[in-house]
Amino acid sequence: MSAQSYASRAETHPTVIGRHLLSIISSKRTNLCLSIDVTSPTKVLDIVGTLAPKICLVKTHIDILTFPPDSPLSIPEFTSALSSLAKEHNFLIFEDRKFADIGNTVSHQYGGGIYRIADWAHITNAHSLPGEGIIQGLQKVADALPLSPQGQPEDTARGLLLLEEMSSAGNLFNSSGYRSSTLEMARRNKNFVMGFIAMGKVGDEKEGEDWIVMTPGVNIASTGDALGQQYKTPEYVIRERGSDVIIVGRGIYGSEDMLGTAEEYRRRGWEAYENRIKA
Ligand code: 5IU
Repeated sequence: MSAQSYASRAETHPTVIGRHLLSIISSKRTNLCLSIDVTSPTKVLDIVGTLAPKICLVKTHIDILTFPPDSPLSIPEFTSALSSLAKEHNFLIFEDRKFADIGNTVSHQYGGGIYRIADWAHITNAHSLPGEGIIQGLQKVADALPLSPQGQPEDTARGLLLLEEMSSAGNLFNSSGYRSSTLEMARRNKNFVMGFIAMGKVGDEKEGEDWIVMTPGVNIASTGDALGQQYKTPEYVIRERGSDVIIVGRGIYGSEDMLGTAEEYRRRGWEAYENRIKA
């Protein structure tokens, strides 16, 4: 369980993007990632614009958005508007793409296609199932991103999260061999793998390891949905299990008072962190 503060980890995390995220978390006093699974691009921008002060990160699924021929926004216009919001309000963008193919294929899926994910998503994630080539394929694309002349190094710094666990019922991440091999893969790629999607802390802090762990499946008003999602509370994942970031979707954008509810998740996530580092 990390007793270290986000602020001190922001000085020492091995990745540029990890240091940047930890410094945003620390200065905005929020470990809340908004997961936005709505299908209208303009609605996404509206909701993100409203909730921006409460969050450190927005998690997208770019491929669920609909861009009909008469859409007011094209895909690049949408991603550029989202990037402007991120800069203005100091949060990062995490595309929850869960890459799962061979290195050569994922390099095209990440850098090209219609979404050009690497251009605008600071963080993405991948399954370790196909083996280490998946990390190398993604990193090759991240390393080749051009630095913009006025840009800061963190503007084009990119990071990867490996899936160590999932929140859904009956998932097949229950093999300790699979999980420890995923950790080993991350250890061999520390300059690009910044952390994990997991239900709690991963790795060995005594050995000086610092992985950023993000946990989906967080909700304070429900224990699950009809399709296998399983929810935990912010206190459980941050304080009891030692995760760093709570990922919340329907718990926030499905509520009547989105801003008030986002503030409640922010406060509870933050207090759970404060209680953990005090303990
Ligand atoms: N998500 C999970 N569980 C996981 C992983 C990703 O729920 O193990 I990896 C995604 C799916 C959805 C969001 O985009 O996180 C959770 O949304 P709700 O808070 O609305 O359940």
